[in-house]
Order: sequence, then C-alpha cells, then structure tokens
Amino acid sequence: MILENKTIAAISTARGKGGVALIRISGSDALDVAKRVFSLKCDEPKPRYSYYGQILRDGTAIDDGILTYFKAPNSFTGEDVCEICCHGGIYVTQAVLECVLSNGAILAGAGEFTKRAYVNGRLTLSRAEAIGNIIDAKTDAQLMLSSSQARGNLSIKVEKIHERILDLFAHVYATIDYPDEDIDEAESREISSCLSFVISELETLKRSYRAGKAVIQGVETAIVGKPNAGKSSLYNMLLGENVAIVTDIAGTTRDVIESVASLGGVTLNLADTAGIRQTEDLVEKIGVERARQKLEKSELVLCVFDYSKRESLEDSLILESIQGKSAIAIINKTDTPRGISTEFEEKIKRSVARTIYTSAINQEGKEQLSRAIAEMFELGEIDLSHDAIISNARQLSSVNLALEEALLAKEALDFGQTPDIVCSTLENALSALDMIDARGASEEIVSAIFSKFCVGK
Ligand SMILES: Nc1nc2c(ncn2[C@@H]2O[C@H](COP(=O)(O)OP(=O)(O)OP(=O)(O)O)[C@@H](O)[C@H]2O)c(=O)[nH]1
Ligand SMILES: [Mg+2]
Repeated sequence: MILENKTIAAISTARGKGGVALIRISGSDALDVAKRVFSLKCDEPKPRYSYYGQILRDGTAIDDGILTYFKAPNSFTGEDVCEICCHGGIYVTQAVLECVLSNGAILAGAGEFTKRAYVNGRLTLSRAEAIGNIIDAKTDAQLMLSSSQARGNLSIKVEKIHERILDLFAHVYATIDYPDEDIDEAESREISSCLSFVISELETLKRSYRAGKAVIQGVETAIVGKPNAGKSSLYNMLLGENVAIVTDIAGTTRDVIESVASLGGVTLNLADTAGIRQTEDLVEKIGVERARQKLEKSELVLCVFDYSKRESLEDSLILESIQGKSAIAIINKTDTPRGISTEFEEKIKRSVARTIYTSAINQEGKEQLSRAIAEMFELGEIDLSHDAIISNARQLSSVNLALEEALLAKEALDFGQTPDIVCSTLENALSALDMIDARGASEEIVSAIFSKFCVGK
C-alpha cells in the first residue's frame, strides 16, 4: 500500500464555538512544523508531555495554548504527532490551522489520520471502522458495541479463528509431505474436531450479524394502522417526546415523520404514518399512499389496533397487508373498556408472531415492546460490551465466504479427498476471514472505507 509521506494537519474537534479546539499534525515533519508555530520554552519537547506556550503567526502571538508531542511509533497514527490545543473559537482555530498549513503541513483528507493508523498497523480495519461508529453513535447500545469493537473484541476473535485455521493447515499439510503414511486415527480426530470448532465459531459470528446490524445500522420501522388508533401517541411514547401532533380527529397525521429511537438496544429508524383508510380528501389520500409505501419498504412494522373500538374493515385489510412481513401487533388504549371483539383479537394473535398491549396515554407497554424487539433481533443473550459481533455487510460477506470454505473442507475430509484439496479450501477460508481486518485489501477498498470519516479523524 502506497502512503504519501506528507505531513498532514486538520482541526480534530467539531466546528463551532467551544472552550478549546485541537489541531492535529501527523507525519515526519510534525515536530518541525509545530516548533515553527509554537513558542516553546525548551529546545526539545519530551514525547507524551504537554507544554504551555504561544501560537505565533509571522512572529506575533495570536493565541496561547498547549502542545503535546507523541513520537513515532507511539502515537495514534504511528507517525510523529503534535497536537495543539487553542481556544475554541471558530476564527482563532481556523487561524491556527492556517499557520500550521503555511509552515509545512498539508490539509488532511477525510479519515486520513485513522487511515494512516491502519496502514501503519496501529489499528485493524474493524477497529478503525468502530472508531467511526463511536463518533456517529446516537444510542447507548451503538456506543457500547462500537467501543467494544474499537477495543478489538471482534479483531481478537477473528485472530483466534485465523490461528486455528493455520493450525489445521499445518496438520493437514504435514500429511501431504508423507503421502505414504496414513493419517493416524488420533490425528484425524484432532483435525476433525479443530475444523468443527472453526465452523462453529464462524457460525456464531454469522448469527451475530442480525443483532450487530440492528444496533449499528438500525432497522427501518413503520408504525401503521387505521386513523385514530393511537399511532402518533405511540410514536411519541417510544421517542420520549411530543414530536408528532396528536388529536382526536381521525386523519391528523399526513406526512411520514421520522426519528431514531432505541428500544431494547435495537436502533429503530422509526416512522409515524397517516392512518390507512379510503378517503376523498386529496391531502389525506397522498398521506395514505405514503403510509402504504413506507409499510412496503419497512423491515419491521408496528401495526396498531384500537382496543376501545369494534374492529372495522380497515383493520382487517391492514392485518392482511402485513402478512409475510416482520411485524408486531400493538393493541393500544387498554386503559379503556373493551370494544374490539375477542375473535378479532385472537385473529391478530394468530396472524402476527408477537402481540403487545399498550396504553400510550398512560405510557404503558414500552418495556414489553422493548423486550419483544430485543428478542426478535437476538439481542437478549448478547453482551454488547464484550462479545465479538459483526455489524456491516463487508464483515458478513467475509464470514459467509470463510464459512462456506470451511464447510467444503469438512466435506472434503469426510469424503476422504486428498489432503491438498483440504488445504486449498482452508487457504481460501483464511483469505476470506482475513478480509474482516483487511489484511491485503486493495487501496480502493480501504480508501472507500476511510472516506466516510470526517476530516480531522
Ligand atoms: N384512552 C386512550 N386514548 C388514546 C391512547 N392513545 C391515543 N389516544 C387518543 O386517541 C386519539 C388519537 O390519537 P393519535 O395518536 O393522534 O392517533 P393516530 O393513530 O396517530 O391518528 P391519525 O394520525 O389520525 O391516523 C387522541 O385523542 C389520543 O389522545 C390510549 O392509549 N388511551
Ligand atoms: Mg397520527
């Protein structure tokens, strides 16, 4: 991988007014550049020490601040790094950055510091991706999982599986060198049990994707139902704030309203929609059409029924329209006397895998719904802070490929194929698995991943 060896710099704190801001400089000239813009009282700063001083523009102080020096390879990027903290005004921070840039550094691209950390072997790819996810986290579960991946819990697991495949490889390869000697039974049992272990570890990683994706990427979720069932009230209850308008007029919601909610650890990209019914009102008609489209596209549907009212034709049609979809039925307004027939209630329970009772007006039922959603996305048993969990399509495709090859190796062994065939499938499994932390990934793939980061990271 070719790395341009230029010294780069960028503002690493968020744009905007704050107490302090941080300008990061990385590369072999980092210290020289820093010394040109920062008046130090000593000749040579010590690595990992911070120094108070003035930031100079053409010899004139424009601010005072703190310089911290990290010597290669003991820095975030693995290169020499200097970090200058100045006061956190928008203008002053930009002025300090410009001083740094006019004294020998070039502006860093998006994610370039993290990319250099990866290229210099300071971070594996899944750890680097996880750092991006920590920055993007909007929920506690996202933070827990990203932080666990950033600490290396996924990379460590991948490394362990990698080692087991290498062991296997060595065992099987040995039999190629001595083709006349049969593999003895103990050896064969050892190979077979080691391979079963690898397969089961890969299967566990594969299963973790459902939960990992639900936490990190989120689940497209629509709240649907007939007018006045309490969809917007439920939406507000799940978000914990009054985002959507609630009135007793049927047909209140027209637009699709979207927010992020975290329920049972699952990140719901949650949409409130117009009540579905036949209508001649032009605006409501458009709203109903949008509600139907949202229902179609959603990965999860929360289908709301009104406990206080006898079911209508619309309820039956909506129940039909969610058949085959991943859905939870919500029977709302349980604080009121029953109006819904027990027959229809039973029909709902038969048609949908899970039914939850709520009273949005009394804020009841959120816990039960959270548990149902956590179960649905297999988060119940998972420890987000410690387990190895995959969470993006790239990681999943590596695990799938590695698993396929490991299963082929098992088949080859079981059917007494020659050791070289077993070895070649194991080799394929190894290269597929290695893609998770992108050992040997192309520059194109790596650049695409880091370009999603912000400048300064
Ligand atoms: N008693 C009771 N009333 C509720 C409950 N949930 C909602 N309501 C009332 O039912 C009415 C309709 O609520 P909304 O949340 O606007 O219903 P909606 O399904 O969004 O309605 P549309 O947007 O018109 O489709 C309002 O008067 C709410 O206060 C509940 O759990 N119990
Ligand atoms: Mg509404």
